[in-house]
Amino acid sequence: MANKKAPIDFQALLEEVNSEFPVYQALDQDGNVVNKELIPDLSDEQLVELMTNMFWSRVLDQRSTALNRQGRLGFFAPTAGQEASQLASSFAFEQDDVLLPGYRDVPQLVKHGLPLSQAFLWSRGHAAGNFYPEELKALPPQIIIGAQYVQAAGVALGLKKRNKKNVVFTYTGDGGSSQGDFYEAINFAGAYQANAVFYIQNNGFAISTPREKQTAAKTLAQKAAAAGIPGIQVDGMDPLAVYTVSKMAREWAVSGNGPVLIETLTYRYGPHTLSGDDPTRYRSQDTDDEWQKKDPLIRFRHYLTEKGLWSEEKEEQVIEQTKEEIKAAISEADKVPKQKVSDFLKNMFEVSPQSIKEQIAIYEAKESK
Ligand SMILES: Cc1ncc(C[n+]2csc(CCOP(=O)(O)OP(=O)(O)O)c2C)c(N)n1
Repeated sequence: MANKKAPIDFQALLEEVNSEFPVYQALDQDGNVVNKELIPDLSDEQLVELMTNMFWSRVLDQRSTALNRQGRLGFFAPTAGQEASQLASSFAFEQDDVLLPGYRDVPQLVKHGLPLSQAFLWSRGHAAGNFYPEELKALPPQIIIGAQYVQAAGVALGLKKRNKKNVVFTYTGDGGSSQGDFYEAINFAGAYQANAVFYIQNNGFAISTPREKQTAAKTLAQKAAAAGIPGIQVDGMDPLAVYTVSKMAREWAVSGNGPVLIETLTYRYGPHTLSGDDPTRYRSQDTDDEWQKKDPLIRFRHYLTEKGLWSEEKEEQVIEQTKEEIKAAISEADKVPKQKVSDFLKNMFEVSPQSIKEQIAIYEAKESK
């Protein structure tokens, strides 16, 4: 029998789907400029502010870990390693842009206007941590993986319908990008050209599940193609590239072009959360060491020091000020009376169903004794 050529070449189709996606980078891991076009037009003050924000976050991560171990904080998802991904991205947004964070995105939330003491109350599971100041355009961090994406698509459509020159920016992880909510949200936002910038912070692991086990897709950014929206991969350890890509994505979305999906390639140095995860069981020391070499603070420190904008003294000052701020915020949180079980129950629904009403009555009787 003659060899008949297959009419469709699936191998070629697969290669096309997984074709190379560039990774945008402005600074290499030593802080040298590798792409001048991605160096943003930020003033010296803004560059220092961005670095200060990232250092602030690193110190917050260290202090929160210590406070958690002392039993003074509740839930905590470490952020060290992700400072550029988190704070150089949020730096590109305006006060009236709406932030829909995940549980690891407390640093962006505080920089967007949430008092740190309230972030600490949220960590303790206290309802007072969820009552936001009127002017703060944000929702509390989402624990349900990917759910904030669907809400972001809705809020973004609301902004569009009201002709607002603002956007929603929201974050999920590499694990989150496997959720149904993720696909529904980018599809919906794309269909309605809603004002949204979606981030996937690809830190390599969803708890212990490696990125390779999430999907056969070569990149997470390419998932944007199915929604008909731009998808971009950026070096998530490079603050200047993350900022530039974010600023451009914001401009694109606010100009009525629809949403953008940004994948930041990053790494979390610590455990998934402080609730018993042991990363040595699923990551090697070599991998950790490789990523530490890409550290966003070291790279940006080098860049700013060369420009005469950063010094050891300045760094010390930022660290000390942050420690003071954290100390004041935790004392502030300590002053708020402990949450009663009845209050917790009352906060579950706007109108409590009968079963909850009964439980509230039981606890109120106990608490009044
Ligand atoms: C819908 C849902 N499924 C499962 C969980 C349990 N869970 C909590 S965090 C997590 C991993 C998420 O990983 P990723 O999205 O990569 O974000 P990262 O924690 O790495 O920032 C899982 C499965 C959850 N919170 N919500």
